[in-house]
Amino acid sequence: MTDTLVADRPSAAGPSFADMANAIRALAMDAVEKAKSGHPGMPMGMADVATVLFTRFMHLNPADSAWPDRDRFVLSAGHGSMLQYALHYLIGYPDMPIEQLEKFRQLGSHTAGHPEYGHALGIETTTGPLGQGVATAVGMALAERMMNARYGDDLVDHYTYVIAGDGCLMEGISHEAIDLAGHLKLGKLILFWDDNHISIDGATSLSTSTDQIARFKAAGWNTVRVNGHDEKEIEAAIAKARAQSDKPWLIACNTIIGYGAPNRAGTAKAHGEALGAEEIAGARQKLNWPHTPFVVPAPVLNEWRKAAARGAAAQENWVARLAASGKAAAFNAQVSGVLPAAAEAALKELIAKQVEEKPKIASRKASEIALAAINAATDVTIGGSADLTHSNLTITKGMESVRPGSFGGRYIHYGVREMGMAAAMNGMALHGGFIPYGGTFLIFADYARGAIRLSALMGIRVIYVLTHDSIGLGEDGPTHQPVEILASLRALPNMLVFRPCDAVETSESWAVALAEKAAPSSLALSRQALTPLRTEASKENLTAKGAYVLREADGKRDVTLLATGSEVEIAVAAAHELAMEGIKAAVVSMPCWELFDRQSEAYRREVLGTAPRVGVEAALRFGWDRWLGERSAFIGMKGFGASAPAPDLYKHFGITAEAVAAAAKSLIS
Ligand SMILES: Cc1ncc(C[n+]2csc(CCOP(=O)(O)OP(=O)(O)O)c2C)c(N)n1
Ligand SMILES: [Mg+2]
Repeated sequence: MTDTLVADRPSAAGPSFADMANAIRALAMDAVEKAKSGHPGMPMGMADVATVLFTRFMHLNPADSAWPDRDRFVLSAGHGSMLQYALHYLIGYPDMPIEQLEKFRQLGSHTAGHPEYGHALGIETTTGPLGQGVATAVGMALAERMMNARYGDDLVDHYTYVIAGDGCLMEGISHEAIDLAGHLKLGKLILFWDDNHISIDGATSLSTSTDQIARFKAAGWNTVRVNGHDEKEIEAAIAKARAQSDKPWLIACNTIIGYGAPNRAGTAKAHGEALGAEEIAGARQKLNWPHTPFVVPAPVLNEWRKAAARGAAAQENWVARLAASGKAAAFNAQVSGVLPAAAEAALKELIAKQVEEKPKIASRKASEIALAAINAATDVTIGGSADLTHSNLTITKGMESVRPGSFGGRYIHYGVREMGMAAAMNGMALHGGFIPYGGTFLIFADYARGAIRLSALMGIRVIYVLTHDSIGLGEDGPTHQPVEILASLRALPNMLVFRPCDAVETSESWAVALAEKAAPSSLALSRQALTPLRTEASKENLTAKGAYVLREADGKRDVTLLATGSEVEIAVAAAHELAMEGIKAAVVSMPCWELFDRQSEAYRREVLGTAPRVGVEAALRFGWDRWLGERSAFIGMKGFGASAPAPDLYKHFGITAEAVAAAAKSLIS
C-alpha cells in the first residue's frame, strides 16, 4: 500500500531546496566538463523537478534496487543521463560513488553516455533513442497494474515516473505509447514533460506547433502545467497526480534548459556540450554554489540520503505485508523470472505427441498449439498482437483481454502499434513478473525495429511472434512479403531468430525462447501449411542446437543442402530427387543460426560437412555466405516478391526442388 500521498518535506533546519537541486546541476556541469562531452542542459533544467520527486515521493531502496514494489523511474530523455547518475550518487546507490561520476562516459564506468540497463543498479531501462523510454514505461505501468490485479494493493502499488523531453514527444513512438496508455487508463503512470522549448537545432518552434496538453487530453490523460522551477507547484502537481489515479498524468513543466548557466541558459548551446570553465564559474556564482567540482557538502548529501532511508522503511513495511499475505511463495515465484517447470513439461509432452501424429499445419498454427500448452501450464506469459490476433494466432483458450482500467486478463490488444507493442513488452519484461510475447507480420518487425533493438541490447526475454514470413503468404504481395527482414533480425547481436520447419521444430523453438532469460527471440512463422519432417522421437531438443542433420546422405555426402522453415521440405524433396540419380545429399535444418553459432566448432563442422553446399531460403542471400563456403549455391529471392497464390510464386521465383537439385548437380559435376 502507498505509505503516503503527501510529500515528505525536508527538515526546516536542513539545506535549502535550491542547494538540494543545485547539487544535481553542479554534478552535471562538472561531469560533462571533465568528460568533455555530454549534455548538461537537461539535468540543469529538470533538477528542481527531479529533486522534488526523489526527495519527497520516490519509493526506492538503493540497498535493494530489485525490490519488486519500488517506484520505477525512466529517463526517456536519455541524453540527460547525468541527471540520473547525479540522483543515484546523491541517494546513495552503492555502485555509484563520486568516482563513477568522475568517469562519466569512460570505458568500463557505470556512467555510460546514455543510461544503460544493467550497467548500474536502479537503471530500469536503456534510454537514448528518444521516445523509447515513454513507450517502455507504458509497459512497466501496465505490468504494475496486472501484478496488482493478481496480488492486490498490499503487495503491488507503485508508480512509474517518466521524464520526457520535446524530442521524445515529437517521435512517432510517443503517439503509440500515449494513445495506448490513455486508452488502458494506466493511472499510475506520471510523465513529466521537460517543456523547455529547445532541442538541438534551436527553438522547438522550428519544427513543431503541437498543443501537447490538448494532445494528451485527447488520448485520455489528465494534464497539469507547472513552473518547473517552483518546488511548491511541482510538489502539488505530483501529490495530485498520485492521489487521482483514474488516468495517466502529464505534468508539463515549464523549464529553462541549462538553468543557472549565465549565458547559455535557455539556448540550444546548453543542450549537448561542455559549458567551459568560464561559463561554469559563472553558473557557480549565479547558483550560489561555491564548492569545488564533484564535492557535495555533507549537510546536502545527508539530506539527500534521507530519501533512501524513506524508501528502505517503505520496503520494510512491504516485506512484512508480503509475509503476512499468505501469497509470498506465489509472488516470489512469479517475480523470480524462472519459467515454471510445468510449461517445459507441457511442451515436451506436446512434442512427443506431434512426432506421433505428424500434423501438416502452418508453423503459425503450430505456434498457437504450443502456446495453448504453455498458457495452460503457467500464467506468467502475457500474450498480445498488434491487431493481428487471428492471423498471428497468439490468443489461446481462456485468455481474457486486458481492458481499460481492468487488468485481470493476460491478453493485450496493442492496436495497430508495432513499435509501441515492442516497447511495452520491453517494459513488462523489465518490470518483472511476466514473460511477454506479441505478434505482428514479420514484415512489420521493421516498424518495431527501434524497440526490438533495445530488447536485444538489454538482453531481456521478449518473444516476437512474426507470422507470414515469406512469399509463402501469397496474394498480399510484395508490401507484405519479407525478403530482407530475416537478415536484418539476424544482424542484431543477441537476438535469437527462429524459423522452424514444422510443428515439432515450432514447439522446440518455443521451449528455447521461454528458457532464454538473457535474450529476446523472434519466431518467423509460415502462413502456409508445412509438411511434417520431424517424425522420429528425439531425446534432445534439436532446435536448441541451432542446426542439425535432418536427413543424412546414404553414404559419403556429395552435397549438403541447408535450409530453414518452409524451404526445408523443398530441400528434402531435392535430396530425394538427387538420390534417384545416385547423388548423395544430406539435408541440414537450420532453425536458429545464432544457436548453431554457439555450438562447438567440431559440431558445426560435423553438421556442415565438407561437401559443396546449397542454401535454400525464400529470402535474400544476405548472411548465408557465413554457412555456404566457396563451392556453393543459394536458392532464394533476388529482390521483392509479387502478388499471386503461394505455389505460383515459388515456381515464378524458382524456389523449387528441381532448382535445388539442379544447383547441387552444377556444383558437383
Ligand atoms: C530517435 C532519436 N533521434 C535523434 C536523437 C538525437 N538527439 C538527442 S537529444 C536530441 C534533441 C532532443 O531535444 P529535447 O528532447 O528537447 O532535449 P533538450 O534539448 O531539451 O535537452 C536529439 C535530436 C536521439 N537521441 N534519438
Ligand atoms: Mg527540449
